[in-house]
Amino acid sequence: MTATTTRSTGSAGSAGSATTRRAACTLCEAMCGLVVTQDPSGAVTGIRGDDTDPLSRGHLCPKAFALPQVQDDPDRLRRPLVRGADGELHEATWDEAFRRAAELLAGVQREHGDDALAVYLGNPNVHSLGALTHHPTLVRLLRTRTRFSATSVDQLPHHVVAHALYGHQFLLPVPDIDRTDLLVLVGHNPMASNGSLWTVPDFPGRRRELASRGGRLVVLDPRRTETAKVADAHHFVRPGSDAAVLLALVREVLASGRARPAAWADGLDAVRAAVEPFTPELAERASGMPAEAVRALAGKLLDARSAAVHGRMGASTQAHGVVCQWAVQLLNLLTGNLDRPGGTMFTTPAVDLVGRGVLSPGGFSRRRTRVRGLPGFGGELPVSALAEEIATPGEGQVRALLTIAGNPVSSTPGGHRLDEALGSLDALVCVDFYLNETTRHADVVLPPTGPLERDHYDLVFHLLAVRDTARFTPAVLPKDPDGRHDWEIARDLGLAYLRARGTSPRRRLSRASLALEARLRTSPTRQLDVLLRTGGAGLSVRRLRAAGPGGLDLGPLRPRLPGRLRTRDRRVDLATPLVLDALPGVLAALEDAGGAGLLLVGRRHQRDNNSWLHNAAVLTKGRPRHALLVHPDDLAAHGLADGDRVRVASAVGEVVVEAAASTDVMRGVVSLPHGYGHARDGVRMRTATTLPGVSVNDLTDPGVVDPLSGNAVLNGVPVTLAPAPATPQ
Ligand SMILES: Nc1nc2c(c(=O)[nH]1)N[C@H]1C(S)=C(S)[C@@H](COP(=O)(O)OP(=O)(O)OC[C@H]3O[C@@H](n4cnc5c(=O)[nH]c(N)nc54)[C@H](O)[C@@H]3O)O[C@H]1N2
Ligand SMILES: Nc1nc2c(c(=O)[nH]1)N[C@H]1C(S)=C(S)[C@@H](COP(=O)(O)OP(=O)(O)OC[C@H]3O[C@@H](n4cnc5c(=O)[nH]c(N)nc54)[C@H](O)[C@@H]3O)O[C@H]1N2
Ligand code: SF4
Ligand SMILES: [Mo]
Repeated sequence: MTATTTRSTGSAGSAGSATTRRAACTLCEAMCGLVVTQDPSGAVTGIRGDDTDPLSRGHLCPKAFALPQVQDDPDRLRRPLVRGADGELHEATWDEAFRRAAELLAGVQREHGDDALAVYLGNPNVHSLGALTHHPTLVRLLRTRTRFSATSVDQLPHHVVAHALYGHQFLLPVPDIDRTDLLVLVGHNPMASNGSLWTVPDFPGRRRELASRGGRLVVLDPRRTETAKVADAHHFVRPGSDAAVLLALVREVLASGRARPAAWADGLDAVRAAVEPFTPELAERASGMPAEAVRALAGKLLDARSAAVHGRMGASTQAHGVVCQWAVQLLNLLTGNLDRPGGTMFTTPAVDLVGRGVLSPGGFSRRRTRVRGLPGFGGELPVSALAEEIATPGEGQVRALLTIAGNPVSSTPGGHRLDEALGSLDALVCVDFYLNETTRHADVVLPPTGPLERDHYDLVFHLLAVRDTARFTPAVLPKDPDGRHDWEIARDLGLAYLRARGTSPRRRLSRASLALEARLRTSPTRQLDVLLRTGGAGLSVRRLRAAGPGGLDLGPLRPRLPGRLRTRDRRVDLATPLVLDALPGVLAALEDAGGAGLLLVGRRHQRDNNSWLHNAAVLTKGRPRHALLVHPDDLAAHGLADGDRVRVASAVGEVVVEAAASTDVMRGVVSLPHGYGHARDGVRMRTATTLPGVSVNDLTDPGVVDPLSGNAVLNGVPVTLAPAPATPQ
């Protein structure tokens, strides 16, 4: 795939030969290798997939072409903004902006205590080397325990389960798609999303290879998705009911007498007793998937030479997220597919953040949210509680917020409530290069350099990839002389904060504080180099640079258990008390499921990227794609027709949006994409070529979370439909 793109630096190209450089796409978890062509002036003239990359093998999706557009985007902020006495945001010098931001944050903490400052880290943090090396350090320096991130609107159940079973929140096995015979995807649409908690670039190609090996793909989803359409079998499941299906599968596997758990697994009898009530018949009543199909799928999982089950967004951002993810792990374990080629496997990353203890193993903390008492996990609190923590007066109220690479107004449940709450803060500081639905409220905006301007190594996604590789790519474009990388912003904000805090010299000179400062001053590439050099594989940044175009190929995934386990006894206790204790309640809830109302689910489109890039023409051209999908029978039952504007209401809010008839959604299910709803004052979308749409999170309910993890419930939200007045409002 190739495309020519716009200018990226300086003047248009002059005569001379074009140069090519390797880069990595940082827009999703697939981390595709790129070949970027530049004219002699340095302007980017083309992007294509890197055939020499041993992992992505030349693959590319349309989103990569947005990278140069971000670089040139007139909407992108290049200078800091500070809110003036007139209430407006004005460009300021970096010094002014750091000083103001630091005074605001330190001032609130001085008056109201350290925890009155909340921090929210958004998704792009995990896609940036400098964000990963520097943002945790900055957050520690800020001394607040009121920490949130996108994890709790996404994947917290995976971490809770990985911690409980394998002893570390990041021991997340991935389907070995290149060798499997049966791949079962639950609530996951990699044909659009390119895989998640599973770095699987070129899913379409790998899926074709699976088929040509005679392997099968089975999808469970309330919508006939792009992935369901290329599957061998697709089963509709009512939103929020997967636990019934997955637990019935576990039950059937155990009942078959053919379960083959590894020698290091304990607790089988307790699990057998606990799942006994979850029959295929219950699964059918709750989910709509026929009992016979559930039994047949259990048989296929047992019969297949190798099989891999993966559950993602649809199975984690829902009422029983932890139970679903636990059942997924158990299916792989009990069928003998965990840790064997073709099953689900752990990686052996060149920079092993798990094995070396760089990443915390996770676990529930004693700290809970102040207002609702939601559990903390891995040093963070569930972001569904953020708005109420700001809006509810009293001891410990959140009075200041720092967001980095995030847009919680668009991406967290009840976003409209957070939108309101942000206005009442004493201080909001945002590190972001766009004015979005959240950052428009900021007192100070600190804009970092763009993705093509920085060195890159994927610290996180090599940990989750279907093949072990290691790739370092230096920045493609020189950084704007007055620009700051994310890590430089973290450094300078951190240092300004220490000054504003008036931290006593003794405290500043304490070993802990000095170590944090030293880390802030050390560049990401230098920190990476240390990690590589001390990793035992004889690697370094220099060696990676010299490794050849696509980076190092360290080969297919290898069995790693039980050595890789981080549990105290290096064994896996299948009978997770958190889950087993909850099962009677889950049973009661599932018995009650299957009511008559409509349930809302989300969706992703290949050309969307969470809540940003809707101003990149290359991604937004073509037909608008933000409509509410409704089954024609449901439309008719509500006296509605295809194309009508409809009022969609939930327990917490309502939106008006166009409806599109679609037999791809189950009856009783409606679907809105997430990340839309840009028609708010102050949001900069000068180059937008698409309709703004509405925010699905004005409907999702922050009051309803997965009780075991506190993760947001974004799918399976009860809604009602009614005709909307003809004029847009
Ligand atoms: N209803 C519903 N809600 C959802 C989801 C859903 O499926 N349904 N999905 C959830 C998921 S999985 C996620 S991950 C979250 C995402 O939610 P968030 O992480 O809160 O938001 P994003 O939309 O990813 O916005 C990221 C912001 O980071 C900025 N940015 C991009 N790159 C950089 C960078 O390098 N540095 C800095 N400083 N800023 C940068 C962008 O300009 C953008 O404003 O949304 C969640 N919300
Ligand atoms: N193009 C594109 N790619 C992306 C992103 C993007 O915004 N755009 N975002 C990236 C991010 S941050 C993430 S986390 C990943 C997410 O990647 P995916 O997990 O693929 O995300 P979704 O498509 O939101 O959700 C998967 C499916 O869950 C289904 N679903 C909803 N409710 C239920 C349910 O109760 N049960 C079942 N079985 N299914 C249900 C939905 O219909 C949907 O098809 O994608 C990443 N890749
Ligand atoms: S699949 Fe697309 S967005 Fe994801 S890394 Fe590859 S090119 Fe980038
Ligand atoms: Mo995500």
